[in-house]
Amino acid sequence: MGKDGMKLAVALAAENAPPDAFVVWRGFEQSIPKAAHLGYHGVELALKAADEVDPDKLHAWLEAANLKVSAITTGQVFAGLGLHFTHPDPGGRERTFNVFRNLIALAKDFGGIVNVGRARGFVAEGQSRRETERLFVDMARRLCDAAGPVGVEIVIEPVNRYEINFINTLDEAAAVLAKVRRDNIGLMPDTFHMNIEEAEMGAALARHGRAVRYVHLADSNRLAPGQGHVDFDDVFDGLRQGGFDGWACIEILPRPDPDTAARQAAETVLPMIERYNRG
Ligand code: LER
Ligand code: MN
Repeated sequence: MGKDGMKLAVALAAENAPPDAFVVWRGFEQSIPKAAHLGYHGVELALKAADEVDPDKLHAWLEAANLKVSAITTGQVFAGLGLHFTHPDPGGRERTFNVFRNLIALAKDFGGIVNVGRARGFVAEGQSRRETERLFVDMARRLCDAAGPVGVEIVIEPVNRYEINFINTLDEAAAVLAKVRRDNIGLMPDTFHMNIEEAEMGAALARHGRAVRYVHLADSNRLAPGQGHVDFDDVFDGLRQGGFDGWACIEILPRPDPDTAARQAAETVLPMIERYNRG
């Protein structure tokens, strides 16, 4: 266990983020103090471009609340901009690289981790799985090589089959990461997706523990942990066996309303994290 142990963040997006940005709260200035008040240690920023935040203002809001940024996530780069690693068109891949390069530059000062969810791309009509994988490995290497010198890590999030047809499980993610062959790339399990895709969640986390750098926590129905049927004791046991001591982040639907969802999640998960960190 690292000296700080596991910490808990909550996912935020900009005020004008579309409904398909999967976050608890919108609006950074208003949400950061609310997260601190509920006992979260940090906030995750769901962005589609680095210029959605003003770094000086963000620093000031975080400092006032004594919070950190846990990571930058990029679902909206895919959902909002239609950009992804395996774009059949080289221009689309170049635009993807540029957006990610700017997010990496932002992550240097905020969190040090950039996630790749659906922006990893997919097997498109007329494209072979082999070609998709080749394009993915190529882009992942380029981004790792841009991120390494500024101390940023890239994390790949397996996403369930109903959202994407490429990298659905931790085993699949680990297999492609072995082909990327870079030190600053790791795995980002999301318990919502794992509940759909993994045979045994705890066992999968234990099996891939050394590569797990960041975790998304949501229940089976994508509500706050405790509101569905995921066995979080099994999840935390698996993380413990893997020696995980990074950030976990609450990424859930804002239901019945954002404040209630954030409170339910904090009340359930913060005591689990305290127990986890006591060993
Ligand atoms: C993003 O972190 C995520 O979990 C995905 O479901 C978004 O498509
Ligand atoms: Mn997620």
